[in-house]
Amino acid sequence: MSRTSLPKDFLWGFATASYQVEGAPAEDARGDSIWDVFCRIPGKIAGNENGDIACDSYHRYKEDVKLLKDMGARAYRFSISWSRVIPLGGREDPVNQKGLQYYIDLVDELLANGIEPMVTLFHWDLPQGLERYGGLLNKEEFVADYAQYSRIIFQALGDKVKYWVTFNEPWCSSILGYNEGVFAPGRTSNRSKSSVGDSSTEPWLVGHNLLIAHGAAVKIYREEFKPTQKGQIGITLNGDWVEPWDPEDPKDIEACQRKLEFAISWFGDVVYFGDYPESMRKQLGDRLPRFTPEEKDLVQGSNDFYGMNHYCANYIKHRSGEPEPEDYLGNLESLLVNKEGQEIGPVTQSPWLRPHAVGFRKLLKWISDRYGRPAIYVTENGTSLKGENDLSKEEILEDDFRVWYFKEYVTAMAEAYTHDDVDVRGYMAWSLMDNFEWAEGFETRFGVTFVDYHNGQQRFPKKSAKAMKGLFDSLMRES
Ligand code: PNW
Repeated sequence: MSRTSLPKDFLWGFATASYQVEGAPAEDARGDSIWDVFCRIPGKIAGNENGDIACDSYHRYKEDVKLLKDMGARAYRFSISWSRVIPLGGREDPVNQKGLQYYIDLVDELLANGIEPMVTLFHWDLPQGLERYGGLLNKEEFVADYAQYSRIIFQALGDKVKYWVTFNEPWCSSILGYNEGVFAPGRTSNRSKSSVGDSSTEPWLVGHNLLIAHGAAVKIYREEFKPTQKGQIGITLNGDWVEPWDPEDPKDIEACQRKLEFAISWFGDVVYFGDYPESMRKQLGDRLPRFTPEEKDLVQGSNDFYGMNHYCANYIKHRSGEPEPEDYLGNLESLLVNKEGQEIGPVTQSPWLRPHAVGFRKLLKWISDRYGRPAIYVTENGTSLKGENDLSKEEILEDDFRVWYFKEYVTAMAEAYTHDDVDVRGYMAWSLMDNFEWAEGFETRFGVTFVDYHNGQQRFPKKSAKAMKGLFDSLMRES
């Protein structure tokens, strides 16, 4: 058996997203996104926080690049704030050259420091202006606006950017934004949370529209830009690993597969096979939209690589009886403890996140097998620490738990590469620095760099920041 390793040209680095780090919400004529508006509703965000300052990366991007360089990173995944580039968002609306210039400067700074940019076009922050027609719910308008936005970005940055992610985690936009209502725009059937929304239908429409918009952007890239720019484009899907609550119960084992299909294949099967998984059609019936032949052609085969976000695992217990119309899990329970009373992994600050590294190896293999051994770029992986925000700065910098997490997960990934024939080519740790953790505000930290929010957003590398290079150096070798 060969020694566990990674390819010597493996692309590793760190990730962030625009609304979580940039701040400067109105500077240089940026328009509001749905997150700016959502944060203004009292009670939606822990501590009623918002991204108005965040890490101040709009002004400090050179420091960010220096952090990356000092850590030895080879790549940086960041996202573009659509409403910085087109403040009102639409295809007829004016383009804001100053907003665009920020990203040109960031890319130039990265390249000048030998760091490969990976650009996410959409990390949840839809221009608020597009809510005039219903935003992600309006297929015709949204797809056309996203297509034109993506064209503008390819034109401006495509000579220098070789890795493109169309959408980050469409599952989160759909389910958390339109079913649970805990993310912008906060629509849900739960009338204690929102006066508008239908959890039984809207998430499936939104997912559908995101897939078609992804296909439209990929077509534009491949026809108009890829021949000369020679980059690669794909969508990033989130997915956690699953283990049966009762390994003896065939229904729990079946439910595990169904959970993966509802979470991952909802999008993955359409991109690779051209239609939704059978298990979803069976449960959702006509609430799950159908693709026209043209739409199917657009989306099928639209990934140059598979973008994978992965954090944790769950125990899965089947449910008997009819699923609720609001159910999005696949008629099952997702649990942290199994029948024997064992926990899936240690507690973190994020209620949903329990580290279980062997699940990373298993899920890499599952994705590779299901989709015909695609090239995989892990576009996010990382952890929060229980109570980290309550510690002193000196204590925060000693983040041994995060060091342990990355060692476990990166090793599990290298095992999938070495022993399971998974074609994994890159890995972006989440995150370069502590940042605005959506509905959890600034209480939850995911960074390898401590950001001191009370002292002008100064950055201090944690132990995990220093451990990363050694970890990858020990694994990357001639294969
Ligand atoms: C990802 N969940 O989001 C996002 O891409 C990042 O922006 C985010 O900061 C990071 O993970 C850490 O949370 C997720 O509830 C948010 O299962 C929530 C869930 C999963 C992913």
